[in-house]
Amino acid sequence: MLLANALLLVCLLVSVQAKTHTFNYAARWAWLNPDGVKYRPVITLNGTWPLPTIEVNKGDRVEFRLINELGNSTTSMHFHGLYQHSSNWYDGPVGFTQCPIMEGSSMLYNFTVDGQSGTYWYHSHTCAQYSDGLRGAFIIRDAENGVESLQYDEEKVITISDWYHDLSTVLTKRQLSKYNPTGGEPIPQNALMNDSKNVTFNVEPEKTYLLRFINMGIMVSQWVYLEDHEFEIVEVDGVLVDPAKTELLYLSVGQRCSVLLRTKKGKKNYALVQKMDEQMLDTVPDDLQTVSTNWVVYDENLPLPQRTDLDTWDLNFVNDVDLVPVDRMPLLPEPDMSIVVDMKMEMLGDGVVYALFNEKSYMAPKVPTLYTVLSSGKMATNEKIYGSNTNTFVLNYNETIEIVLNNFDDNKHPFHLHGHEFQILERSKPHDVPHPYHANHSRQFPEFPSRRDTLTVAANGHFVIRYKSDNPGVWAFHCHLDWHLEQGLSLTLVEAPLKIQQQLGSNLPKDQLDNCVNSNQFHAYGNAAGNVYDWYDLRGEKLQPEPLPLGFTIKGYIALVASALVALYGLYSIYGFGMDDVKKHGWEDSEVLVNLRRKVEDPVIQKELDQLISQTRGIEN
Ligand SMILES: [Cu+2]
Repeated sequence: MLLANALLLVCLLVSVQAKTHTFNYAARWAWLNPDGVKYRPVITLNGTWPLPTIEVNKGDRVEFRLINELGNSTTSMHFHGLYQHSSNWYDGPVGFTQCPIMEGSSMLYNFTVDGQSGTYWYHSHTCAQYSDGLRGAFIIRDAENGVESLQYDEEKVITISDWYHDLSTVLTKRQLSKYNPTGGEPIPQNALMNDSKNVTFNVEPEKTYLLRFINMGIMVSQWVYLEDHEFEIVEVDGVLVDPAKTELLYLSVGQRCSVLLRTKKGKKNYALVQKMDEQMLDTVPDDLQTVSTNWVVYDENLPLPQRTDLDTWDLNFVNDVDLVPVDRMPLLPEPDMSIVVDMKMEMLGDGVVYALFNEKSYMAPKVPTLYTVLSSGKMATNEKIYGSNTNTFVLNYNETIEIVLNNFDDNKHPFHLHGHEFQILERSKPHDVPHPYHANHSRQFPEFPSRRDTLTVAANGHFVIRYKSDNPGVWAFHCHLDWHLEQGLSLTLVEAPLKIQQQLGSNLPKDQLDNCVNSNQFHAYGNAAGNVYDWYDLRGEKLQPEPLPLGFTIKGYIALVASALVALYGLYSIYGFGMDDVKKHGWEDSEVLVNLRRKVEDPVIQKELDQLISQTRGIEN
C-alpha cells in the first residue's frame, strides 16, 4: 500500500512537471533571399522563417499541428532523432508511417518526448522538400542527465546548411532524368549558417559557451572551425559523450554536435569558418564559394578579420567513432539478426540512375508500411506483404540487430536510422575500390561504442552498427542525402509488428485516415499493393524499372543496321559533294592555269603548266 501510494505520488509529480507544448503551424510559401544572392520561394511556418527553434523538457508532451497551406504540394513532418516510443504514427516519413498531408488538410503530431534529451531537429519528410526551408531545431532539455548538467554560461544553437536557388521539385526532376546519365546530384549555390550569411555571434571573454551545431542541409557535409580556438565535444546526436577536444568539426547532413567553447582573455574577433566537403560535389562551379566566413565577436568595435585559409587536415580532429558515451552502455552482444546490405548506384532500363540496396531500389508502397502492419493482423510478421521493392526486414522484439553496410559507390553517404541510436562497431576509411566488410578481418570492437543516429559511410568503404529492437515501430533506415533517398536508398525496418498493433490499435487517427482517403497515391489498408483479400497478391505494387539490357536487343540491332545504312549514305553524299566541288574548282583552276600559261615565257614552267592544265581538264571530263 505504501509503495502504491509512493508510486502514485511520483506519477502525480511527473504529470505536474511535464508540460504540453501546443503548436499550430501553417506551412506557407514566402519569397525570401536568405543568402543575399537570389530571392526564391521558401516554406515558412505561419509566415516565419527561419523556422522557430522548439524547446521542450524531457518528459514533455508535444502537440504539433501542421496545416498544409502550400497550395501546390503535399507535406509532412519528421522529428529527427526522436524515439517516438508508442507513437510511431507520428514519426513522419511519407510511405513509411503516414500518407502525405494533402493541400488544405492538416495533421496533428501528438507525442511525449521520453527517454532522451539533447540536440535534434524537425523537417519535412516528403520527397526532398526540406531543402525548400521546411526545417528547424528541436532541443530537449534534461537538467539532470543532459548537457544542461554541464558547467557553461550561455548557449547558442548554430545551424549550417547547403542552399539551392531552385525548388526541390525542379532539382529532383532534373536528377531523376535520363538526361542525367551519371546520376550527378544537384550542386548547391551557397552555404548558410543560421539560415543567413556573414553571421556574428557576440561573446564575452573568459566565459564558457555551449554551441549546438546542427547540419540541416540536404546534401553536403561541412567542416566547421573557429580560428585559434578549441572545441570540446560533449554531445553527438543526443548522446552525451566524454569531453573530447578538437579544433575541427565535421557534420554530415542530419548530424548534430554540441561543444563547449571557452573564450579567451583578450579582446579580438575571430573567424568562424564553415567549409563544404568538396569531395561530395560532382563539380565545383567557379561561382560556388565552398568556404564561408562568420565571426565570433568579442568586441563589436573591433574589425571582423579575414579568415586565414587553412588546410583542414592540419587541424586536430576527433573521429566520431572514437567518442565514448557518458552512460557507458556496453557493446551489444552477438546479433540475433544480421542485415548485410551492399549499396550501389546504377542506371536502370528507363535511363535513370537509381540507388540500390542488394539490387533493389526503394519504391514507396501503395499503403504506408505502418498501415499495412495495423491492418494485417497476424499476417504482419510476414515480410512478403510489405512488397517486393520496399527493402523490408521484419525484426523480432528485443533482439540485437546488426546492420553491415557495404558501399560500392565512390561517394560518401550519411545514413540515418529512425527511432533509435545505434552503436558504431566499425567504420572503414575511404578506398578507391570497394572494400566490403569481412567479419574475420575486423579489429576488436570498442567496449563502449560510440552511438548516434546518423553515420557517414566512406567512399567504397563500410560500417557495422548494432542496436536493440526494443522500440516497436516501422522505422526507415536511409541515406539522408535526400537526392539519394529519392533515388531509392532506403530500407524499411518493421520492428516487432504485433507489438506495434498492441500499442497503437487498429484505428488510425481521423486526420491521418483522411489524408490517405484524399490521396490518389496511397491507401490506408492492405498490403503494399493495397490488397486486403489476398495478402500475398502484390499485383499493382510499384516496381523498379527493369535493368539495362545486356548486349543487343532486337531494337538495338535495327538501330545498328539503320545507323550503318545512314552512315554509308552519309559517306556517299560527302563523296558526291566533294567530287562535285573538285570538278567545279577543277574547271576554275584550269581557267586560272590557262591565263597563267599565256603570261609565262619560261619554257620549263610553260611545260609544267601544260601538264597541270591537261590534268585538271582530265578531272573536269
Ligand atoms: Cu547517399
